[in-house]
Amino acid sequence: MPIDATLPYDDTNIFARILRGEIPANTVYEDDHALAFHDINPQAPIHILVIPKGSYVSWDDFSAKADDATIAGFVRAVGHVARENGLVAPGYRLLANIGGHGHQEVPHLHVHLFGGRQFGAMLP
Ligand code: D5M
Repeated sequence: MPIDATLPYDDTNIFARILRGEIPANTVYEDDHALAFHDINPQAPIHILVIPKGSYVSWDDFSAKADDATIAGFVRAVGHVARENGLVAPGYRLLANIGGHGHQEVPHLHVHLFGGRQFGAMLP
């Protein structure tokens, strides 16, 4: 079910539990700002999620409340993961679902990196 992205952060969500090490993830990258791991239900040959380490529900929450260093660190981590996974030369898709209309299901900001195949003109 899509979430209401205006609700306060719920630290029982699955990505918060992954960040606390309570649930395993297939991690591909981690630094001070971000954790990246394979999506459990991949929609492309490469489907990686990148999440900030702070408690942000959505892109809206993050862009409004995170400090500049945190935002820069997260954006750089996303780029690093794309490069390290060979996505740059063939191209890839970067997507964030936000709130109800965006069909965001996990209430911790995450971006999807899709790669490894040709995508259509709009959505994966
Ligand atoms: O997408 C939420 C995404 O999170 C969806 O593609 C499945 C993925 N997911 C859910 N649980 C896990 C675990 N435990 N590991 C890895 N990936 C997971 P959304 O943008 O919120 O619709």
